[in-house]
Amino acid sequence: MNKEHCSETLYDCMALVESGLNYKRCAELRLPFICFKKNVEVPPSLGKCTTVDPAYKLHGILNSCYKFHPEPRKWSEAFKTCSAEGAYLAIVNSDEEVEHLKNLFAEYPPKILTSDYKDCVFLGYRIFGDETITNHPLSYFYTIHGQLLDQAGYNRWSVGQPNRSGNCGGMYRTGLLNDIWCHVPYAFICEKDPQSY
Ligand SMILES: [Ca+2]
Repeated sequence: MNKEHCSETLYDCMALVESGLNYKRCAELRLPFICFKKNVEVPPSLGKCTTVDPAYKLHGILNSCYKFHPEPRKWSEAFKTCSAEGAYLAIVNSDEEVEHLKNLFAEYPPKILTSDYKDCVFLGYRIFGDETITNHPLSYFYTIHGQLLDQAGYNRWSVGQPNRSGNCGGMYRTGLLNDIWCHVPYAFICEKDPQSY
């Protein structure tokens, strides 16, 4: 709007006409009008677990998210699957947490699991060294975050376990631990920090 028109109170509206923009008297205008709203792409909601995967559910007291994978995988593939989801193979740090994992497991009774062994799942612990060297520090079970099970907060084995039947960490439906073969596919549970993504 140029100065001449600004000072001319008779022409107090602007309209788009055939010749372009023009100044009109508002009081005389009865024109159609066009609205504009910018199309902003709304990002998908990441939810309480900061992930697009709705299978991750937050446990408010434990302040962690969990996802049960019923399709069986060997331990290394289960480890990678959780990592690809921004999570990790679940680590038990308390009795409360193992109770929650037991409850998750109970939602998948044996009849709906396809693994050969339906009463055990992989968790995020294993022997990282040579299991035959019994006094070697790495011949003990460590979580994938580098803690011994005692340090992590849960070290309750099933009767007779660990019996060195495998290097990888498992949990029975009872919540008790069992060492199992890494190459045998089992269902598994991923855990995710709600704030990480
Ligand atoms: Ca065992």
